[in-house]
Amino acid sequence: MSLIHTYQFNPQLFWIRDLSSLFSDFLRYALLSVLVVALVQMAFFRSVSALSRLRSRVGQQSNLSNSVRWLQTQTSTHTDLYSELKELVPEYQERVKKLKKEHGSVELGKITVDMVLGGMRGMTALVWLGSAVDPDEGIRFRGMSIPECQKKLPGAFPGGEPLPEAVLWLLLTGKIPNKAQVDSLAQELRSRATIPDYAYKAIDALPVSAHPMTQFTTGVMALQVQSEFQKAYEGGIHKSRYWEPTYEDTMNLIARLPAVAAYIYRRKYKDGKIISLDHSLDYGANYAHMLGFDDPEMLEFMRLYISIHSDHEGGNVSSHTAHLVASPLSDPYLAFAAALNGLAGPLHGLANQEVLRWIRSIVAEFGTPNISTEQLTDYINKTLSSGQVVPGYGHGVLRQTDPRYTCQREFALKHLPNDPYFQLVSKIKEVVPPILTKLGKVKNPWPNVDAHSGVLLNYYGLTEENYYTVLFGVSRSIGVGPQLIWDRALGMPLERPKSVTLEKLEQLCAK
Ligand code: CMX
Repeated sequence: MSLIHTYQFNPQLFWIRDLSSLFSDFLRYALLSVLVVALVQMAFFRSVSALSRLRSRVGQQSNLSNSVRWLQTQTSTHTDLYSELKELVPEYQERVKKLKKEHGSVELGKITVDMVLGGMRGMTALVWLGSAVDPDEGIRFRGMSIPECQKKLPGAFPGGEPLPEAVLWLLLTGKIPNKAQVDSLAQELRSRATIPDYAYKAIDALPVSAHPMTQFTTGVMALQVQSEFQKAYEGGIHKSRYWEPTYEDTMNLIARLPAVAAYIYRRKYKDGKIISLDHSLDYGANYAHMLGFDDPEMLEFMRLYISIHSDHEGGNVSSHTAHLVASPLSDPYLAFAAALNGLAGPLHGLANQEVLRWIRSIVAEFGTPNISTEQLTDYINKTLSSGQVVPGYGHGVLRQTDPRYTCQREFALKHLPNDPYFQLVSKIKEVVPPILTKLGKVKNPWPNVDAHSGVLLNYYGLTEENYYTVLFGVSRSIGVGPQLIWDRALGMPLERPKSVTLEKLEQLCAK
């Protein structure tokens, strides 16, 4: 009734004879409005994109942080990722050229003996486009915090966790994709996900007892046989086009990893039968499905898990390794296999395995996860006095609780608040930091990403902790891959820092 009433106020626009003509008028009016809105939007995004190009050309970006802010507010315009990237490449190349030409001698800090002997902590030495880690605030993906990503990136359903495909689009382009773009990327990844039989055979050549990360690296090395970059290089491709076959390799690698990773899980822990890709599922859900998990809550956790483990700026061991190994033009498969070997170290990605093992050892010691603060304190002190680290705590850059821990905790509070292992993890978070602080040497006593993931996976039935780092590895491809493409697009050179002998260092210090 109220609709008719509204129309009656506009007799010159709508001639109302009966309800059916009113309906068809309304339909026409709605269609016209949608068309007008779409045209206005298109014009807006085109002008935003053109303005962005203009800004970089005329050098109006007053400082770098402004340019980062500017990029994150853009929305994506192209329907496919490749076209979006192709448009951006010349713009970024121009920015790098300008930096080198006009600011090549700007000093970014000084190098101290502590840095040289201390694993290069705090030494600015790399460009990484996808993300940056602030010591207090944690990760920002192209300037967006995890809660912002959860709010702004498309999910599998309204209000759902960010889809890994959306994170990939964001990390590669700095632009926020819409749902249609993310769906088309999901489809593209599915279409690239065919695994050559020899990759399975290469894994089968290893004993089943081999650690899942050893099997995973072997699988990735077998996929390398199909490298487009290697073929193009052998064919004499011009260096200005290196990024194109790198894009192909990276997308193929990202697309194929879940199936290879799932095969390893099925082979090692289940009946060895392959579960095929489901063409109706997104990347994260498909990985869970191929592992053998179809609970919608687990699928949603996998989307969150992959998104938050994707990238953590460039200096961490796995990301830096990929960048270093790719720098002499090793293709993305070679670079990523190397990255996985770094990830497999217990102070880096393998910590997620170690956390659950440690939690299980606590439960085994007391016969229950429901233990007192005093019992837990004793156990932590026992771990430390036996010369081991408390896994899941501390970080090379972070100085506060890792927001990747916090968002997993929020997921657990929503879905499994009464799980005894979750409650134990919550208790550990209260007890560990003051103990580590008291040691006087630990720079960050707070939990990192690995402190939480295991109990969630365990709750959903993925109980085999030795597999956990493979999940981390699949996720990391989404952060490392885009940077490998940009490394080639921006002509990043062979990495070759200078080392000193111990004697030389002593001489330099004596001066
Ligand atoms: N338990 C016990 N001791 C710890 C500790 C922890 N969780 N974190 C740091 N320390 C110790 C270090 O071993 C070091 O001791 P020494 O001087 O005797 O060698 C001292 O505190 C200073 O270390 P730091 O400067 O605070 O930390 P680093 O940057 O050197 O190392 C990290 C960072 C992550 C390797 C370290 O905190 C650690 O070993 N944590 C446990 C393992 C872990 O959770 N790793 C996962 C990190 C996240 C990831 O990459 O996935």
